[in-house]
Amino acid sequence: MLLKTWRWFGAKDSVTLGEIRQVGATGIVTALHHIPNGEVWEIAEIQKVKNEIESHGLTWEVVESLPVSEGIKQATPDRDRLITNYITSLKNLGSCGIRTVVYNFMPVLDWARTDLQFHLPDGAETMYFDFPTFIAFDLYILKRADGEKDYPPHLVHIAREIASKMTVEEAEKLAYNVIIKTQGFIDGSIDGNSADPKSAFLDLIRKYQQIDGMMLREHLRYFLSKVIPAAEEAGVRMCIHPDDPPFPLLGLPRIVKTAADLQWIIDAVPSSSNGITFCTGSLGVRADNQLPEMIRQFGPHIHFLHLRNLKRLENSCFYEAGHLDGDLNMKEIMKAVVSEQVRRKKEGRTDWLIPVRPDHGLKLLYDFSRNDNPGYPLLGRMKALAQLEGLALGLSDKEV
Ligand code: DNO
Repeated sequence: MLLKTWRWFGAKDSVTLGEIRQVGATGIVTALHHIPNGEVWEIAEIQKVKNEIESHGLTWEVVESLPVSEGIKQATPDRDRLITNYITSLKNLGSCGIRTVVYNFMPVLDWARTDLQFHLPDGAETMYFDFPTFIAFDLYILKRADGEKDYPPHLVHIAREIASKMTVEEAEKLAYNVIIKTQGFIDGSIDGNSADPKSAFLDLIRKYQQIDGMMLREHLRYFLSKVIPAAEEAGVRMCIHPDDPPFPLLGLPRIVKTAADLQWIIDAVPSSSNGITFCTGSLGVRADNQLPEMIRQFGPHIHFLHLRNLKRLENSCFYEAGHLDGDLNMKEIMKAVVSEQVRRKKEGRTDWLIPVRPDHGLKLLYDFSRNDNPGYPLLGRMKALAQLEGLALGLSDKEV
């Protein structure tokens, strides 16, 4: 049995709550996307969205995300005020009965893809991350100073070739996709109306010049040491989302990539409120991340699941594959999930059902006549949800 959830981007989402109900999800994953990053989520605003969700017979299961401001990640003088606001929002969410909250600690850029319209042989469309193309964006379109040292020389070489063949339009489209299109609808750091998004983006990156991975970890520890006790008190489970992809980009540190990173986070502030969003598509980019094993290792701390598959290619490139295709063994992953649920149930945990959402989906069929957010088409995700549900049912004993 799965607690089937679905990401909904609020009133602006082309996928409606009515459609989501028909698809078979029961839980909604959403955020107050209209509240600027760093401001308090007031109870009245939370309640409004909650009521709307409930009026469709659905429940608001997970907040994705309560964004962590850049000031907290950079430890600017403003960070304590931002953390106080964060804690107030958590308390407000808890008092409205919303108990699971996702966040990430990726500097500047959230997820990254270089091609949002990669065609699979059957005509479906998916998203692709081509590392050399991303490097070409960084070094030759963004023109980040001294960036070459941040990538392996052979990839810089390929990137230079790619850049030399790119038309101006292609370069602009790539920059737009990375900086605005994939970020805008999930609380991106650059305003889509910015007159010069590339310079604004570079300015943000420059703020991390003195911040390496060790220091970013300490900023995360500081954040957790303040926020987790408050979350505990509010009855809220925090769950950090891994870095996507799970390696450094743009010379920026990324610190949620591996089992060792996750263990560090769990140990930093031990608490049942200090948990993980287990995102198979993010962690699975690295072949050294053994996902079923990691689910067993971190089981008690996994408060939310993003299930997705991918096909790894050379040079750390990958594309998102159908949920039962690709390099990740979804059956083994689901077995580990089901066992964790059984274990929790036996232990008497009330949160034994872990909310799961099909994270991204292929664009297929009637999706092509819709205008859904990149990665979040209606039919592709509906198919994925059905596949995951079938898999879970087939693997479960009758108690779960
Ligand atoms: C992309 C998403 C991420 C995720 C955040 C969580 O599709 O998986 O943007 O929501 O990183 O904070």
